[in-house]
Amino acid sequence: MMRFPGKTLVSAAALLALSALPSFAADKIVLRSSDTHVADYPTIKAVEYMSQILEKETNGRLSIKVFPAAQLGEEKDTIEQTQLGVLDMNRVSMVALNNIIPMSQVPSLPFLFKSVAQMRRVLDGPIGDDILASFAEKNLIGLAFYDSGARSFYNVKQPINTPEDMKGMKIRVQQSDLMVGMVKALGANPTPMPFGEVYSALQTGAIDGAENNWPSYYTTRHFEVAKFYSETEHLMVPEALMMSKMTWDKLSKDDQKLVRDAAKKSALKMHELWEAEEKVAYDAVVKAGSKINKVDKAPFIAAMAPIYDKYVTDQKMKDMVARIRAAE
Ligand code: GTR
Repeated sequence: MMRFPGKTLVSAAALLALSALPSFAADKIVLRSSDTHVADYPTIKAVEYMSQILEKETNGRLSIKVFPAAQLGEEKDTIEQTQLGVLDMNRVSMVALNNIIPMSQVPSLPFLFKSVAQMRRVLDGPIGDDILASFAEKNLIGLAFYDSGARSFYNVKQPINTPEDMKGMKIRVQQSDLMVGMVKALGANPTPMPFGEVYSALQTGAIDGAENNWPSYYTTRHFEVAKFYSETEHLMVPEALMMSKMTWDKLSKDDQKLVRDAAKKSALKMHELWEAEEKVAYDAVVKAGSKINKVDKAPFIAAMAPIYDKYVTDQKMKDMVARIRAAE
């Protein structure tokens, strides 16, 4: 399944109907969760897997219903809905939280993790738990990290080999000041924009390129319009699975524990799903004629280094960067 290219509109009526739904009937709890991706994307399968665990352990009393394809809105809006308790759960990119939760900027820094394997080790352990705990200050409960591989730049014009090749290019970024700063540091022009608008923006020439991992490049069909994919792998930024604190506070202590444990198990499942999907996506875009090039990362790392001084501002964030860098 592909994501429908174009703007996703959420009607006020749909939202009203949704908020009127009693997710907490006396004997049954159905947690409503949002995702921007298409129905068979790994993030959605992972949350559905989490639901199966919960259903099994509670004889169907506790489950999750996932609303895919940005049906409930783009990430920025659904995060607000989750903070307000209109939505119970949400799966978003960590970057979507950057302007709300300062600590979320740390795992969103370019070239921070040494490899995807190191990122998994770090985030599946106590460092990851500390980052998730920082969500609570904003009415959100961080449950788990999901895979998102590595993000690279792709564009409609030419292969990118050095930052100079990006001069003057209009590059879509997620709605985060850190991402705006990152693309500026490379000499290109950042355009923050919701995910669902990128396809048509590439098509009409409103932007020249964007950046994402293989599965997102593929399922959004961006590969049809932006053929040049340059493996900068500048970001290894995880996905975040979270719950509204308002929903969390309504759960019993036992149910909270079940939810946390099931979320952690679903993160392990996600690792498998992700690897399979990366391969499917890579093979499909190669077959469709994408022009892929390897990149010497050194000049990109050098150009983005000042981002650390600009965005890692408080001591807590500095300590977190140091912990991640020191971790094996
Ligand atoms: C994807 C991520 C989405 C969304 C998207 C984007 O990799 O899974 O949650 O953040 O990137 O670029 O907007």
